[in-house]
Amino acid sequence: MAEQRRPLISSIFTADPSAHVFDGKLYIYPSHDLPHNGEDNDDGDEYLMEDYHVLSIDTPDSPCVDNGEALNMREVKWVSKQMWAPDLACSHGKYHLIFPARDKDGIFRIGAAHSDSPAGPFTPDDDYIEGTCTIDPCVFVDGDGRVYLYYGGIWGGQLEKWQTGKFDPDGKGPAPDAPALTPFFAELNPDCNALASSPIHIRIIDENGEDLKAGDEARRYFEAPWVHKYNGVYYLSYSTGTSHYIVYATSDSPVGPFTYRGRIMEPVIGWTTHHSIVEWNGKWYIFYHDCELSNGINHRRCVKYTELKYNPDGTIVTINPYE
Ligand code: FUB
Repeated sequence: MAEQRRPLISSIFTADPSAHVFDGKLYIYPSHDLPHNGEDNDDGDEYLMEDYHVLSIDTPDSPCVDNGEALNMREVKWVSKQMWAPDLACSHGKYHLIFPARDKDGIFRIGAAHSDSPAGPFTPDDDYIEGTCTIDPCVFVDGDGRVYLYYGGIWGGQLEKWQTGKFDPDGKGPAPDAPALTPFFAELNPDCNALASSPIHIRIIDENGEDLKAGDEARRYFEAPWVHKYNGVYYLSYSTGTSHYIVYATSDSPVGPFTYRGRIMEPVIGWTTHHSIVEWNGKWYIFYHDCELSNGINHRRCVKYTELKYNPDGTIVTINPYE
């Protein structure tokens, strides 16, 4: 495994790592950033990904391996562009890559592709998962085998354009003193190719039980949800976007409400921050990205990892990624 807080691989640009352990081996499902010279904008048009590679690490002492292309945009009938941050679920003995991309109308949707191997290659479904929209799927398989999907991102991820239940290209975010937008939650069927429940918004509340407000940019949800369980408690972590933190909230239920608990990671080099949290061989790790490999170019990112530690009360020790 590469040194902690150093790029896991440098042969391609990678971002948005979703890490999972299967049969004792660690697999990472990142976005694959293309090294073009386009300008950045608030819609994320610079993030022009076209395929997915699966990374894997056999043991904590092994190098990180790029298993090659596992799915390409040209194989996915419903996609027009921008295959962004994916996740993977193992359910019913198969491996399901769940990924967002723009459909032929330019609207972000979430699709599925399936394989017998965690390293792929993955065979995509003909269409996106009906009823889905926006970006950044996190698929959490609970101890009882139920599969939960958390997703959504504002600005480029179009979450604010769905507030009426239909896509409104002119949809704007809530006023600063109104409740912030939060991720969608739905159950997936065990084959991970259809929703098993209608999407709802989960609540993220403060210590007084009040919804976090849209103007509370240091704490409110922006994108990149990740759910893991520690000592029976559900932890929802996410990016605050404009303030560039990874923060977390906890709940006794997978559907919340989640109570804000604190900051996991201080800002990294680059605009976006996106992570996953996984237990491997008795230690907890956070996988994340920054733009060190490209000297700060926002859409040329590199995946890194470091150990994540809990305090005895279950709170997470805040990480400064450059200390
Ligand atoms: O990689 C494209 C987008 O950038 C992701 O979907 C966001 O989470 C941000 O990392």
